[in-house]
Parts: sequence; C-alpha cells; structure tokens
Amino acid sequence: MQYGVNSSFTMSEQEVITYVKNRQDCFGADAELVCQEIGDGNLNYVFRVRDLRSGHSVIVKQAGPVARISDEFVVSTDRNRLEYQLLSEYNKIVPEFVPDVYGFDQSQNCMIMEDLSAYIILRQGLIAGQFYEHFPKDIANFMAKSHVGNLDWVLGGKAKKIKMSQFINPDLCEITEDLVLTEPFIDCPRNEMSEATRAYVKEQLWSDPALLHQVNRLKWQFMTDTETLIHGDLHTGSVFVTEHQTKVIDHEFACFGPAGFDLGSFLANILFAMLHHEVKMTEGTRSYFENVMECLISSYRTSFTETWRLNHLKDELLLTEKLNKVMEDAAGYCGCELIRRTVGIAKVVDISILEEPEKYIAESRAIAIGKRLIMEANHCKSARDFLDRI
Ligand code: SR1
Ligand code: MG
Repeated sequence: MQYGVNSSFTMSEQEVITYVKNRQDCFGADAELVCQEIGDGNLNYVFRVRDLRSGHSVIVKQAGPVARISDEFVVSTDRNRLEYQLLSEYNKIVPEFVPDVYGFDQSQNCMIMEDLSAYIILRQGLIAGQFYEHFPKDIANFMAKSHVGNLDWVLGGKAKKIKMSQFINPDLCEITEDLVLTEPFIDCPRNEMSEATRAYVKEQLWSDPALLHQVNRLKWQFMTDTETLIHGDLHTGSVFVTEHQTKVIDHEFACFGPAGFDLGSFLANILFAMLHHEVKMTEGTRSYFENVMECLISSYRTSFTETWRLNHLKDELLLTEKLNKVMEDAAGYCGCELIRRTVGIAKVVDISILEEPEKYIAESRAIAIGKRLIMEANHCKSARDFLDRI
C-alpha cells in the first residue's frame, strides 16, 4: 500500500488524488486537487490532476493488466517502465519533441509527466480542419534523429545489443504482428466492417495470394529486423500540436524494428485525414495533404542524411541504400496500416465518424491505396514515387 493506494487495481480519480498528494513531489501541501480521467486510447488510463489554487497540472498515466479496447488483450504492465525509460532518453536526444517526465512508480505501474493541455491532438485538429504547417517537419526530425541515433553504427554493436535488451517488448509487438500484419489479410473473427466493405475486402484482399505473400514479407521483417529503435505506433492520435510545437506521446509500443514502420504508419494516418475531408469535399484538401506527405518524406530524407553525417558515418553509398530501403519499407507498412484500420478491430475516428455512403467510399479508397502501396513498395523511393500511388 505504497502512497496509500492498493496497487493491484487501476486507480479511480479519487485514488489518483490520494496518490499524488502522498508522493509529496508533485504539488504543495496546500494544493486543492481535482482529477479527471481523459484517456481515449485503446490501452491505458490517463488522469489529469490539477491544483485549483496554482493552476499547475500533471498527467498520471497508468497501465492496467488488460487493454481498454478488449480484455482479450492481456498486456504486460512493464510497458509503463519501458515508456518512462524511453521518454527519459528522448528528453536527452530530442527534448523538443517529447513531454517531460517527472517520475515512475513500478508498484503502481504509473508514471507522472508533463500535462500538454495547451496542445491539441493532431488527429482531432486535422478532422476539425485546422491545417497546421509546422508538424510534418517536426515529426520527420523526431523520427530521423531517433532512428539514426539508435543504429548499430552510431551506438556501437555491443551497446546496441545491451540497449535492445532494455526495449524487448513481446506483448505489444505481438499486438502489432496480429492486428496490423496478420488478421486484416485473412477472414478472422476479430475483424470488423460493414457488409459492403466485407464484400470489397473478400474480392480485393482475401483472395489475392500475391498480396498475402508481400504482407508476410513485411511481417517477417517486422519480427526479425532490429534495425533501430522505433516508436511502433506513430499515428496522428500519438501527436500533440500547437501552431508551432509538436510533441510525440504514447511510446509503449517502442521496440527495435524497421525504421520504415514509423514513417509508413504516420503517412497512413495522414491519408485517413485526407480521405475524411475528400469524401466530405472540403476545399483545398488534396494540395494541403499532399504537401504534408511530401514534407514528411523529403524532411525525413534530409534529417536522416544530416544526422548520418553528424555521426561521422562516412559511406555515402550505404546512406543512399539505407534511405531507399526505409522508403520502400515505409510504403509497405503504410499500406498495412491503411488496411488494418479499415478491416481490423482498431479503427480511426477520421473514418468511423463518417456516415454512409461516404464511409464506404473512404474505406474502399483506403483499401485500394493500401493494396497498391504494398504491391508496389519497391518502386517507392521518393516523395514523388509515393504520391503517384495514392
Ligand atoms: C489492443 S491495442 C489496439 C491498437 O491500439 C494501439 O494504439 C495500437 O495501435 C494497437 O494496434
Ligand atoms: Mg497508442
């Protein structure tokens, strides 16, 4: 009963207040605390605790023993330790792109971190038509700096292997292997979609052995290629923005994997925002989102190159080969993310809030683009190659 709270349960809002009061390192003794659970993700509980006297607030993020979306997913609470450790490290190498962390408590499976209430979640902003200019370059920089910074040749082979042992993440990787890279491509009971979309999926996805083979290659790669430290679930709901600042959150899926997985996942979620507006015929949609994707890919290439050179990795031919490979992987994983958010259990609100027939139109477009990107991934080396296929 450390800090006066029973550690075998997920905390209630009142228990979170007791918890932070008893810790004595977050608020003064005279604080008048209020707490609200604000989590909207599939896994964890997220509490905002605010002192009504000073206005100061923090976030308490707690990992429960099962996923919020379904208790079918029993997920190690070690994900909270992993995220805390990762955020502590990112606060050294890319501090401008992550929230501050103040503490971690293994007994309660929770960590305390900066409240980003001055920011909004990028997914919500994009749906509301707040077409920010700043975030693509920031996200590209965050990915490229953290990806290059964790390559074998930067860390050193031995240090990299030791680091890999700290970020072994079997439960969360299993979720990705199942929900992103397996189930949507077969007729599996956990898939969820309308009858019309199911008919389209049967024809376009489930009866195409060549597609299944390409997806199996991507899954194999995700399971075996420990290229670098990746976020592992980088979508527009994992990003907080203001007009000028960008913060990446929810690092619990982090693992050593292929760099292109992050770039591909993020591009797919930009495409969902674009499809949302396209079917609603919002003006200026196509050019804004094409610019976002162009900027993400070009800035990633630039930042990857700069970070490579800053780390004195001298082989420019190897740099070009590696970058081209990241781009091809990104196209393939982008395709998988587009398909799994449409066919699989974990949806995106960009599409799920649409009414029929717009919803079917957006879903079938996402599936068609996803399939094309998977099948033609080896032709996607530049932003132009990618944009020509959407
Ligand atoms: C059981 S968790 C389902 C999905 O939510 C997370 O945010 C990941 O995207 C995961 O695939
Ligand atoms: Mg997440």
